[in-house]
Amino acid sequence: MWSRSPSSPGERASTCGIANTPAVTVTTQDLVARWRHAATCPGRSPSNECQSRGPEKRLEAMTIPAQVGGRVRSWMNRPEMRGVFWIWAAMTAVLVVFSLYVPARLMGPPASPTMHAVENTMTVFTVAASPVAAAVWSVALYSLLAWRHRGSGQPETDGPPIRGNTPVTALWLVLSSLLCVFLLIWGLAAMQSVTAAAAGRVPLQVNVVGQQWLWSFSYPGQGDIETDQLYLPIDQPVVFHVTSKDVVHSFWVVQMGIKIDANPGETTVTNVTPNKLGTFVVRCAELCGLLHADMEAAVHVVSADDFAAWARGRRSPPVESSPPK
Ligand SMILES: [Cu+2]
Repeated sequence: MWSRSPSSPGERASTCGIANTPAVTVTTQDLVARWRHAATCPGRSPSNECQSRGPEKRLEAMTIPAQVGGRVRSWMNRPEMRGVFWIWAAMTAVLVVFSLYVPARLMGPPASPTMHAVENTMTVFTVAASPVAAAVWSVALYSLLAWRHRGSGQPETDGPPIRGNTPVTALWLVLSSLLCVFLLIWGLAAMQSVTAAAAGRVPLQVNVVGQQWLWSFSYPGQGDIETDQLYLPIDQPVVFHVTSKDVVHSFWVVQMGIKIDANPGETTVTNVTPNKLGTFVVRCAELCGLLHADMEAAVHVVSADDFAAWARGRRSPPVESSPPK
């Protein structure tokens, strides 16, 4: 709490009367000097370099540089900007390495061109976002470390007011706009490449039904085979028609890069072309009840011949056993 002490002409004083802390007497002239300093030399405390450089240097600090480059350079030459820059550089390096090696690997080896495109896009977007995220976090971290008030009382003075810098603002807007345009073009090209990969080939149609808490599949073009495990031929486009019998589920084949909601009373459609032999997992990606975490099914990607043999076996009528005599 600030309280004014009895004043004499020419030297009014304010006293910082915080309980349990030593009182600090600040004269009106001190406060006026600080306000003037904050208005003309933002970013430096009144007790440091700027005030001690003498009238000529102070006059230089008050002069608005005519050149835009000069304003940016003066902004970058502030002591706090050097600290922020080194934190930003270190954070960016760590985030770029993380972006290149971690997120895509968490998803597993890709099993379709769609997943290739998804992982590449995820990596590019994360790398592009790294310097932006680092810029925000480095300012926050520097502020916490360098400008943290220590002690139990209130700070003696407030920080200088934040003032705009038009060239820096324009630079930031131009760079972030260019980054957004680049990411938009990249995303559109990735979508186009996935769509083009499946064009010109007859797709296999598969109906997918979710219900608490299992998946069932049927193949309308293969004699209406029904199964609780997916069998797919490699390198053939597949179209999934997805619905639900009860609540909302989400059909997600992680390593194939496809995920779409299974809504009761509606049919949603997604497609993929598996290009890797092996067994993968369908997961439910929508919280759907008590056993949601166990709502999984196997996806077997097999050769075309093996798929045809499996389909023939599923279509054959079961051999009736002879009645016991
Ligand atoms: Cu679920």
